[in-house]
Amino acid sequence: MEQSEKTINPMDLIKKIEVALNDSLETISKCVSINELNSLTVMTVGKKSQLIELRSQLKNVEVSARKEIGKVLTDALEKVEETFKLKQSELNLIAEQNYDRNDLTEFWAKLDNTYKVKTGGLHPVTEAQWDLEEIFISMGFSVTDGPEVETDWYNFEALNIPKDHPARGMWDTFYLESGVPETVLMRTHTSPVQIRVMKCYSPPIYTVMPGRCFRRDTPDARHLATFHQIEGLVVDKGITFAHLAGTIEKFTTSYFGPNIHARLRPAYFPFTEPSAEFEITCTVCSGVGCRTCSMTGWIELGGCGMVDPEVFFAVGINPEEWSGFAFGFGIDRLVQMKYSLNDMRDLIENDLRLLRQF
Ligand code: FA5
Repeated sequence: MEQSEKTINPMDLIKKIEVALNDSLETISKCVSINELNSLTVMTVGKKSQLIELRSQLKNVEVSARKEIGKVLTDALEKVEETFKLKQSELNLIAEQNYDRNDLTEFWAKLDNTYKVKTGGLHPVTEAQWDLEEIFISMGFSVTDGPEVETDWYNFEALNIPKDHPARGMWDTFYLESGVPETVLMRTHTSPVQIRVMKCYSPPIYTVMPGRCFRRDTPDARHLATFHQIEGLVVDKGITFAHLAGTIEKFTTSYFGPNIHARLRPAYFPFTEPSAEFEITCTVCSGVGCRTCSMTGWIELGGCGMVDPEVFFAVGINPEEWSGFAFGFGIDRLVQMKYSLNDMRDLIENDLRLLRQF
């Protein structure tokens, strides 16, 4: 048969198919990530692939050769598709194995064996703070907020810790370069919010004040430089240490469940008298002694005591008429003990393998 302008030599088309096939297989084999492979879908197995484009030339081949070339083309397309799928599962597997690299741009997660859109979740410390707020609200307390940047007066002076008082050493402070040196600081505890509440509201007062605190503490198994506390304050007539002990017992058992083993130990805080520290048996070692509890078997969760009359004087409340108690518990420490984490620093590592467990 004489070849018209439009007619293509079958052998030429077969060669073109072979070249296109090898090109596509090479492109697929060179992909190193699933994202790269997916971005080449249209060019390799989709509408714009070389093989699909060659299919349109079949009509220019003499009729008697079309069937044979059609088969070559179909085989080539199947081969590319098969290779693409194989590569896809290989790269998906690699992506899954490398999952702990925590690709934060990743939007899909494999949950219950299918890929779903990730909606994120609350950090365990936020969750604990909200749970604690609920517990106290159910006990009739309100929730109050206070500033993270404080003045020396609220953070120390009004709490009966004058300048040069040795107790200042208990709170190694970040000062801000603002105003007179060492007058503006990142609050070292939530206790200054007590002062703000007592200056704003008249007793009776039943409130909790959660929030972030900052100390120049070297991070270790149970300390961070930025951490969270929940402060409690009750001021009413006839309040005694028994009310304080009962309140702490109620909220800690609501948070941990009834099986904690706890004790109140005498302690010193300039703003409460008498003062105590609340400790529980270390949940990492069940009290045997470990690195987390410095081999003591006990973990301190917070400080507490009866509001010192000096504090009432500073805010203009008459200690002859009113009495009260206060406490300050570490929320990160509560979370650490609830989930038996041997190192508090794990909470700020942003390791999704840990965070997804909550
Ligand atoms: C105080 O901060 C007092 N303001 C508590 C208080 C309030 C006593 C009201 C009396 C009345 P202390 O420094 O011990 O106390 O801290 C209380 C709790 O905060 C600790 O038991 C611990 O759970 C937590 N905490 C303290 N420092 C850190 C830190 N660097 N990292 C993590 N948690 C901490």
